[in-house]
Amino acid sequence: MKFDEESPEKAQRKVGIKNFEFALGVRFAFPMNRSLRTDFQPWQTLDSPIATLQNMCDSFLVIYVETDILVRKMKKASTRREFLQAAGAGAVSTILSRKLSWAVPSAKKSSLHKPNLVFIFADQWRAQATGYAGNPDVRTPNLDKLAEESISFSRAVSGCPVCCPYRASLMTGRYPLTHGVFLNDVRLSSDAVSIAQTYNQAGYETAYVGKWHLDGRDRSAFIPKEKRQGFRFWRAMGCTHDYNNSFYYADENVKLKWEGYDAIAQTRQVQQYIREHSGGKPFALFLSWGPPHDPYHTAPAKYRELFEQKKLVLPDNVPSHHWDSAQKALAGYYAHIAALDDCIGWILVTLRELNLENDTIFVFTSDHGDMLFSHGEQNKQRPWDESILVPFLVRYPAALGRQGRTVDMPINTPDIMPTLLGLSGLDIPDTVEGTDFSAVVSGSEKITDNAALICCPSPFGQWKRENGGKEYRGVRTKRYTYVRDLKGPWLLYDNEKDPYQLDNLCSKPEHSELQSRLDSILCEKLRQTNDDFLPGWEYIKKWGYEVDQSGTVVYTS
Ligand SMILES: [Ca+2]
Repeated sequence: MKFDEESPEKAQRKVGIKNFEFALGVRFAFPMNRSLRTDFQPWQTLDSPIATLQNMCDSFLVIYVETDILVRKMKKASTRREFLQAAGAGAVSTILSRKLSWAVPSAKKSSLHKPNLVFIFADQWRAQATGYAGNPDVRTPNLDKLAEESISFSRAVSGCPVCCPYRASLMTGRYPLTHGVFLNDVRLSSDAVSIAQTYNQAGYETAYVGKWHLDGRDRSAFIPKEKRQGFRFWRAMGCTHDYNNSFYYADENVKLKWEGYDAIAQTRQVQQYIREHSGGKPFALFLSWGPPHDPYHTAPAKYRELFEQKKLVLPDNVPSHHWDSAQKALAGYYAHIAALDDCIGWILVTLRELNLENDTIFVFTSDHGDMLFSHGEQNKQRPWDESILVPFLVRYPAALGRQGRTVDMPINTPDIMPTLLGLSGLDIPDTVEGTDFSAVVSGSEKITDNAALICCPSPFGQWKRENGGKEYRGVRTKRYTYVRDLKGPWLLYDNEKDPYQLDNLCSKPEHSELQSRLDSILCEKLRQTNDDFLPGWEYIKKWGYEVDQSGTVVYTS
């Protein structure tokens, strides 16, 4: 968080509302910040004793959030070096807290000590398809407004960019070769502590609405309680993309129908859940939409009409012989997106009306992107940015304020669970492999770069070997993409100079030093994640999966 000492008004928006008793409790719970008192001069900018008291509480809560993140990092540090690094972040905390000494509270007050979580993710929504990312055609006014108030990760990476592997990593904070879901339509085991179980243990209500896709090959089967990874409230089904004829189950083995376009009906369900749970325990709520995944032309007519006659801008990496197909597909894709943007708006209004928005961590993202004819490719699984980069917005006014900020450090799928738990002030289970970037979200820690591991352990389905599918491992850093297949180095892009990834620098002598450096980073990532980069069939054999000749699990819908 950057705080401008010249502008208390700005800071007021950033700091948001805080809780009085909580802050005082925190003040005594964290005596390590006692020295701050000497620098704390709220009366300089405030004119009433009550305002002064509230001001103190505001600053203390920020100290709490920062300190709590620090304490958990120090607990987790396994080496002296990591411990010292974590301790170093404390200095940043202290400076930040001092800068906040004049901060004033907003008018509203909160009664929640633990933030709610509303995590909304779409299916196949690529990063470039939002207005706030600069797309001139797409219609996302609600997301654009949300982005102004959010931390926006401009390089959020789907590390194994296809449905089930992403979802399994989201649920467990683990990499695909650890949780074992490196193909679609295999079941996620319950041997790791899931994100829902963690929130349950912390006294939360947990809820899941929409597409689940973690229970094996029967995509429309009833999923009993013991196979829901801990989610208590349940309105979900495995997988369908028949959005206007879409079903779900609650607690009984009775198939229920989402009326109309399923994403809208699911959104209404989520609004109802929020209304019914607004006065009780904090909740962690996941909403998983099927769109804008193909079929592209099934959004409600009023959204399709917005784009059908429009000439849409195509990325420079769509080959000319695909222009007509890409235009047609994009019109339908953007129609789904326009519908989902309205859904986002409705949920945000519900949170605001219930006075919950300050104390709610609100996340919007997607499981992976969509090639949409870039490089002549379709769908996902591929290592190019259209496939691996997704939107990722985090808004949490009570702790982060309301001044949006863009973070260009890559964050990977296994990092989501620990980062959300970190922001929620909860302990991170030992089974998690991802990194807690909550201090990056809060702004107390500056990490300029991070290498997100990207992979296809075994090609299948829409990216069979006959369509060019192959095993790969790579890294996406802030600037570069570097990928190896089983034969050796395959792709190297300077995404800053070449945002459409048209110039493969791999194995060019003038870039050998860069390639070697990125290769070392990749090797280290593989070592850290116990990944021997074997041929795909080795992993299929190891996990005992039954696949067809193309390496695909045969599913029923
Ligand atoms: Ca998907």
